[in-house]
Amino acid sequence: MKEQKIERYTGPAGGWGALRSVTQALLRQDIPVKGARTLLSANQPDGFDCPGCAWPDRNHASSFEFCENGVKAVAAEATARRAGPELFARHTVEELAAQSDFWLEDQGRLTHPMVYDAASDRYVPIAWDAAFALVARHLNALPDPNQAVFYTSGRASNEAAFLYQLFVREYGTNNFPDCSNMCHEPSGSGMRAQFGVGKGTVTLQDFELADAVFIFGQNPGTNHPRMLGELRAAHKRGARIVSFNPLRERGLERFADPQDKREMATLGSTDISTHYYQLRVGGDLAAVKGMMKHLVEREDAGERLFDRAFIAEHTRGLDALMADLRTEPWAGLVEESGLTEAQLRAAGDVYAAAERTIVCWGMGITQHRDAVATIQMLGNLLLLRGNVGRPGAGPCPVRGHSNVQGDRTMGIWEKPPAALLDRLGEVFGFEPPRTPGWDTVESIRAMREGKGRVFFALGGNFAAATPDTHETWKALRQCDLTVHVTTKLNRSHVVHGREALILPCLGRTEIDMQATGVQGVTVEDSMSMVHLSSGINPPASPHLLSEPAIVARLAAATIGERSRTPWLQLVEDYGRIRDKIEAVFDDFKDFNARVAVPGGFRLRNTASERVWNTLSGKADFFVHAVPRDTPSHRARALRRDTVVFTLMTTRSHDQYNTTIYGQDDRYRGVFGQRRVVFIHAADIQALGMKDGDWVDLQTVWDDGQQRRADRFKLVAYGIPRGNLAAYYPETNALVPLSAVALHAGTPTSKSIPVVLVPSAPIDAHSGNDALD
Ligand SMILES: Nc1nc2c(c(=O)[nH]1)N[C@H]1C(S)=C(S)[C@@H](COP(=O)(O)OP(=O)(O)OC[C@H]3O[C@@H](n4cnc5c(=O)[nH]c(N)nc54)[C@H](O)[C@@H]3O)O[C@H]1N2
Ligand SMILES: Nc1nc2c(c(=O)[nH]1)N[C@H]1C(S)=C(S)[C@@H](COP(=O)(O)OP(=O)(O)OC[C@H]3O[C@@H](n4cnc5c(=O)[nH]c(N)nc54)[C@H](O)[C@@H]3O)O[C@H]1N2
Ligand SMILES: [Mo]
Repeated sequence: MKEQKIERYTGPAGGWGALRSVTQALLRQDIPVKGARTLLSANQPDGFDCPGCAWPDRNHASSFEFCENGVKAVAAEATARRAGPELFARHTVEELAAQSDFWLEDQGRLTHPMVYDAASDRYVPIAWDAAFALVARHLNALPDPNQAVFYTSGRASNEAAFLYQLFVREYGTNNFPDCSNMCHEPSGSGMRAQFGVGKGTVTLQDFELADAVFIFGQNPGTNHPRMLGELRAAHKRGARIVSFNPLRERGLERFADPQDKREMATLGSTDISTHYYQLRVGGDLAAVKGMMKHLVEREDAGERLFDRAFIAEHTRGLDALMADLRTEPWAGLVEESGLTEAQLRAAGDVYAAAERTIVCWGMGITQHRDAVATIQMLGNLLLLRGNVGRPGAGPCPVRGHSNVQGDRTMGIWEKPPAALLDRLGEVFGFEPPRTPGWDTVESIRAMREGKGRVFFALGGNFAAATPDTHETWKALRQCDLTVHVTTKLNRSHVVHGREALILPCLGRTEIDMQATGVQGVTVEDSMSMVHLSSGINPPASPHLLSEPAIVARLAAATIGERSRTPWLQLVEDYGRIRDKIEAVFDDFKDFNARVAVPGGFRLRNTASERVWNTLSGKADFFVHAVPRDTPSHRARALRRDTVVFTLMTTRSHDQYNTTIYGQDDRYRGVFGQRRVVFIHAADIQALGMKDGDWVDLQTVWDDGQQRRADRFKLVAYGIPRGNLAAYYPETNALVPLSAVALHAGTPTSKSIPVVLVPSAPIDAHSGNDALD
């Protein structure tokens, strides 16, 4: 066991620490460091798309861009370790379930399709055809197709996702919960209403032109390391980089580019943020309102800060917004944001001084009850100075999974637009279901109530990624059948239905051979660039199937007799799938030809052309009140006897969502452990406790249900008073199912009202690691 310590990190993000960490990651996965061709092929024109994140590549034809966490993601998939039938023969599922998430994935790549055998409580091998027949039998036995749930995680390629949504709709339901429901759903909802497009408008070229980049609730040093390269370049040419984050994240402060020989040799680094605002968790709406109030005051005093020509031609609703801002008292904005009036005004001044501004945001914005309203406030801010639809400016929601945006484009959406259904019906000759389906939280509820009977997942780790862990596990265990298409063993496979299947698939790094030859797939990054991805490694096992092949064979087994779609023919050559995608989506005209060009192509984005597909036909200013009745507000009213904290759950540097690579969070100074809770030193003192003491976390919620996560170590940290931070997924049990973002249904994983209770003493000899 590695030494546990808390030690302030003083270096920049990136640098030698990143190189060292990469070597360790490769060794862990038994991948030779020398000649690691796999890594050099990431994000190359003839290579595969990095499964790490959705940040675009500077130039798909350029040299290797170094990214520590990209390497970890690739190494995790290209690992030499194997979780074959022997592993399952050795362990009952009960034994596997007793292992940590880290241990489960660490067994390596799955090699055979496996079926749960209740008599021995073991997974045993099953032939592919028998597996498909089992799923088909269950699906066809349901009295109503709406009793089946089809989850998607954002790594699925466009081709896999397209076939999947087609199969599920031909089968008869729109029940498509996906990881996006837990992630950037509010960004889509907010921007669709405001700008008519649910995606960001900026490209990497805009980063070269921006005078200011505002970053709200995002930790790029860990989650989008290649973004630091853009921010570093922007900083170097004098752009203002303004961060709003309750934590001082190292990657937002300083960065040493491992590809910069001078910085590496001299241990130098480049500053990233020019301004850093450590606001309160959930304080963003108030903060942005404060900035805008300041702008309105300057405008009212006779300055010309607003882009009046743009506003007149392209927007609606400015007067109402200005009236609202004029009457908004400063005191409330200061109290709710946790920033001073002077800070809010200063941030407003930076915005006013920039000719071109980009606003980026991540999970620190989306995983709150008022996420949609906050995102529309960010939109208001941009609109005031005409910062949408011109070079160097615009909204930039930074997506997570490498193809989460593409999956939605392909129709993985529980509330599909009628036009999409019409087109699918025409092209494939069937009557698509018109009832909206369940999102992630609704699916859990439905399974819990016995309305959802079959759970099928194309990737991901539903049991570990979702909120209210105990409820979710009960929901999954109540299913007749749970099925997981997956690369590695994870929690969702051991929290299973009465019958269960694990279907192992090819990863992105692997060669995908079909009847007509080797196939590539396509993905869409966070900036709407669509390009090809082709694996280069031999498959981890000869028994693996590609995701498109699994979907097609399952479709053939389930609806083959009534469907007019030539399922098996389509997967012989993925170009045929792309032809069908083109037939359904106008934006994919000449898809095969355009994606064959190195670097691919950009999908049309109407908002970036100042064409507004909104109800009003314009870009809309929205008026939103500062939230004063959030779960935290209500919990504080409910529990006046004690201190109620607002907990955000976040990622460490050594994890990819539910995949735990290691026990360190280097930039935050945490080593060898994950059960920590970051807290202000004065709050520790006020609790009468000490740094390093152990506490249990309990949610304050009004449904009478107890939600707790036990034994976390207090770590004094630079975080506003009253706020806490801890890692996900260990803290998911604290997130109530009913705590979701308005108009988006996203679990409010960044604002959970909790109280801290000293942990009961445990036997000194047993240590604390058994819990990890
Ligand atoms: N290495 C690695 N890369 C990843 C992932 C991973 O797990 N590991 N996950 C991928 C996925 S799916 C996603 S969605 C992205 C996630 O990437 P991020 O959006 O960066 O997600 P988090 O790590 O949850 O970090 C959220 C940030 O918001 C801050 N924050 C929390 N609450 C608030 C708030 O109320 N206001 C403000 N202003 N800030 C707040 C936190 O301090 C933290 O810095 O990364 C993707 N890339
Ligand atoms: N409390 C809290 N909860 C959160 C969040 C938070 O910040 N706080 N973040 C939320 C966010 S932003 C997201 S996106 C979700 C993530 O939710 P998911 O997308 O469901 O979870 P992941 O951990 O990304 O899924 C990892 C698993 O995917 C499988 N996998 C990897 N590669 C492939 C592949 O190529 N094909 C297939 N079929 N399977 C593959 C592996 O088995 C691996 O175990 O979690 C959400 N949950
Ligand atoms: Mo995400």
